[in-house]
Amino acid sequence: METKTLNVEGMTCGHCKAAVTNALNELEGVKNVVVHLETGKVEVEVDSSKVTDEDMREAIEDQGYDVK
Ligand code: 9UX
Repeated sequence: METKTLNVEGMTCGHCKAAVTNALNELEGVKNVVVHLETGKVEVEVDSSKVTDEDMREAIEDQGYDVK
């Protein structure tokens, strides 16, 4: 497992936080999602053999947020 930090734009409230957290948790290979609303940073622990940065970007963008 490896820790990554994603920069996500547009999350402003608790529901945003929940939407992004749930979307990432549904991906195979993603564990321990922590969303920091103040900074837009999302820390994830991933198994890189199962999930790519692009998979995570798509999951977040599907929820209506942009990944920088
Ligand atoms: Mo909260 Mo987030 O009302 O897109 S759900 S701002």
